[in-house]
Amino acid sequence: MSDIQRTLILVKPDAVRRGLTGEVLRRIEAKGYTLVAAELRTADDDLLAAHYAEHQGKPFFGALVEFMKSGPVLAVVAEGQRVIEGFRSLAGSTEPTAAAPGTIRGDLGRDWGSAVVQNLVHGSDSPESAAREIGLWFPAL
Ligand code: RTP
Ligand code: MG
Repeated sequence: MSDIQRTLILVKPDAVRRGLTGEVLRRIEAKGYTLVAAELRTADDDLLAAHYAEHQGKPFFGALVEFMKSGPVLAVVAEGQRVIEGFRSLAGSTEPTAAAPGTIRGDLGRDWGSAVVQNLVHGSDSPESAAREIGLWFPAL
C-alpha cells in the first residue's frame, strides 16, 4: 500500500561543527529518499521550545535547548515511502555509545561527557510529529 510520507530531519549543531552534514545527506539520498527542502539556520528559544514541547520540564531540557542553539542546524524535509520509520532506522538509537554500528549515531557519534546527549541528528517519530515539526521549521511547505 502506498504510504508516501515526509519527515523533518535536523542535522544538529554537533554534526554541522564536525563537518558531517554532507555525510548525513549522503546517507539519506543513498537510502533512496528525496530531499524536499533544506535550510541552514540557528534556532532560537521559541522554535526549540515548540519543537521539543514534549520534553519541557524534564531535567535535560535546558541543556538540550542550549546545545541545539549552540550553532547552526541544517533542517531538512525528506520524502518517501515510510520515510519516518526509515530515517529513524538510519539514525539509530538515541544514545550514540549504544547505537548500532551502521547507523548515523552508531558510526559517527560517541559520548563526549556533555550535559546532554549529543547525537548528530533528529528525525520525526510519527506522522503527527512530522506534520507538526515541518509546520514549525518550514511554514511555507
Ligand atoms: P530526536 O528527537 O532528537 O530525534 O532524538 P530521539 O527521538 O532519539 O530522542 P528523544 O527522546 O526525543 O530526546 C530528544 C533529544 O533530547 C536529548 N536527550 N537527552 N537523558 C538525557 O540526557 C537525554 N534524553 C534525551 C537528546 O539530544 C535527544 O536526541
Ligand atoms: Mg524524539
